[in-house]
Parts: sequence; structure tokens; C-alpha cells
Amino acid sequence: WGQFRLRLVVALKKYYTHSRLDRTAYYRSAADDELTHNWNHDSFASVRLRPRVMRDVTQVDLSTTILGHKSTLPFFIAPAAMGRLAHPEGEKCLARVAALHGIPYAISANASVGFEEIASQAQEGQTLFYQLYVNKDRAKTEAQLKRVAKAGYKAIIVTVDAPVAGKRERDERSKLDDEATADPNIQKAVASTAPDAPDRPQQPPSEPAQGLAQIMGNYVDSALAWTDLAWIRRASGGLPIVVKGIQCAEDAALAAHHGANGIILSNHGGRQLEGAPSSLETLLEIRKFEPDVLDQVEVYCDGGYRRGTDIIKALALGARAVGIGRPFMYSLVFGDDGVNQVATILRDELAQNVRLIGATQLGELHPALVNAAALEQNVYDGPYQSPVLKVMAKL
Ligand code: HOC
Repeated sequence: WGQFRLRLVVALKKYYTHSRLDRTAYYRSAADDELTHNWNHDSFASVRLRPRVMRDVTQVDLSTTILGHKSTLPFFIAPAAMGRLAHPEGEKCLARVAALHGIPYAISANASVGFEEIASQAQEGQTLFYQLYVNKDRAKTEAQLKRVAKAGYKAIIVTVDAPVAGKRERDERSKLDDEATADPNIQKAVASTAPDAPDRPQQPPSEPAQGLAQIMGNYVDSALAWTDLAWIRRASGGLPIVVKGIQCAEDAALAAHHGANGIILSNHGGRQLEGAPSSLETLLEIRKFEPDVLDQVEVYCDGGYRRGTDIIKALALGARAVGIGRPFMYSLVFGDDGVNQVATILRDELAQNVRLIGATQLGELHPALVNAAALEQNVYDGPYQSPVLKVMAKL
């Protein structure tokens, strides 16, 4: 009986974990044929490193600052929705592990645990950022931003690459809606996502063609414009603004021109526009056409970062830090332990590879440590006219 019971427990545990992993199809989903999702990964393979040797790399310091806040590592937990699909504690696990590692956590606008609850459980000195989708009802966004500022969030990450949801067939096919009706945790996640959204149905709809992203995206204002950055800043009581979803040099320059404190080069993990460039490609494009942007705003990257060397490549080309999403969401199936494991693996890989490239601190990572010639062939070749000069000419 003892043996049998053991096997039963193992089998049930496997089944439970496996079925929860299936439910993470939403996290895995990407747009159309998922080409951009795959390019995000392929981009790293096209870039070679040029390590330096015979340098004393006994001690290594991986710390940096992100918008002036100390981070022990050059990455943060990127906003990703609906943590409770993976684990009943959802975003609470992500916030706890971010605190444990001393890295910022950017809570999703569509988190399945309330942002105020997360903030109320934050550790002393923990850095939390808030991801914003602007609501069609702007008054709701204004009220939301006031609450975000009051809760102690340190910056607003305005996501601008999703005026509408991308076409994510994996998400549509996952038939999560049927499962949701059976699983109270998932029901809770769906019900608590974006609680202020006006057009979101209270119950998951039954049409199988609607993925979660479309359901959640109903409230998003597709009329957002550059001039709204000033309004967002005002409404948040002056919090720093980071524009997430920059995919070309022109928009990087415009974000800087309109007073953004930071930009995230991101194609939303390949979930929005199929054909969009990887963050490394956009970074190379900025270096080519708008190099001043790198001095004007903090530049972060996300999309497909899985290894310490991926992070090193972005940092050497000028990024300040990197956002990591899916690895944390997948590992969330195992709660705090899983999330901690991912952060630990990344930390250790970074420490090892920063040494192997011949550096002892992040400031020593520079473009000459990278050969991106192969990837540069993908970079836009002009014609190019600086949009900022055009804006200025009209003044
Ligand atoms: C129009 C906005 O960011 C995701 C989340 C939520 C997207 C909502 C769509 O799934 O990528």
C-alpha cells in the first residue's frame, strides 16, 4: 500500500502540474505564425561575443541602477498577465522572489492579484513598477494612476505596441474558456484581471475564437498619442514614464523628445505584430540612426532573453537592463521555488559569463565585445529622416 500510495501521489502531482502547464498556453502564445517570437530567439544566435582575456576577473559586480533604483542584477521581471493561471498565489510569488533577489518587479496591468495588495506586501525598499494600458475611459486611467502612485509604485510602464491585441492562434485554440469554468483558481484569475475594464465580460465568453488577449484588450484605448505621455505623467503625480514597445529608431527618438525617462525595445514577446524586429535589431537600428537616444533615456530590452549571454549582448550594445517575462511565468507553476530557480540560474550564468568575457562590472560591457555584423544585415537601411527634426521644424 505504501508503494502504491507513493506512486499515486507522484502521478497525481504530475497530472496536476501538467494540466497547469497546458493552461500556460496563454503565456506561450504569439502572433500569427510566431515568426517574430522565433526571431527573438534567433537574434541571439546571430551575435558573436569577442571576449577579452588576461584580465583579473576574480571579483564581479552585477549590480546597476534602473531609473535610479538599485538593482542587484541587470534584469527585472517584465509585466506578464494572469499569474494565477500558473499558480494560485500568482503575482505574489513574482513580487516575493523579485524582493529576494533585489530586482524590480513590473506588475502587469492585467495582473490577477490586485496591484495594491502586491504593494501592501512589498518588502522595505523593494522597487515596483506598474504597467499601464490606457483605458478608453480616460477618467478611469486617471483614477487608476492616482491609486498606483499612492500604493508606492516607482514608475509607469506605458505599453504602446498593443492598440489592439495581436492574432494569437495558440491562445485562441487553447480552449481555456472551457477549463476556466471548471477550475476556481483560473476563474478567479480571469475575473480579477483588469478589474476596472469597462467592456470586459464578467464571465469568459463561449466563442472559441476569442483568445484571452482579445478578451482582456477590450478596454484598451487605441487612440493613444505621443502627447498623452505628459498627461500620464501628470495623472500619476509626476512618476517616471517608460515607453514599452519601441520597435524603430524614429519612435525611440520621439519617446525621448516627449520626455520619456526610459524606453523598452520590445515586440511584446512576438505577441503583437508578426514581422516586427527583435529588440537587438531595434537596438542596432537606434545605434545607427539615433545614437543620442542612448544618452537621453535609459534603454531596456525584452523578448526572448533566456541566457546570461543574451543579457550580456544587449548590455554591451547599450541597453541598461533587460525584462524577462515568459521564463518567470512558466516557472510560476512551481510557485516561489520555481521563480527563484529561474532568477538564480540567470544570476549565476551572468556572473560566469561576465567573467568569461573579461569584465568585472556591467559598465565594462561595451560594443567592441560583440560582433553583430550578421544581425546588422537585418537592420533597416534607410532612407531615414529624424522625426524629431521634423517635429522641431513645425514649432
Ligand atoms: C490590446 C491589449 O500584455 C498579453 C498582455 C495583455 C494583452 C492585452 C491586449 O497577453 O500580451
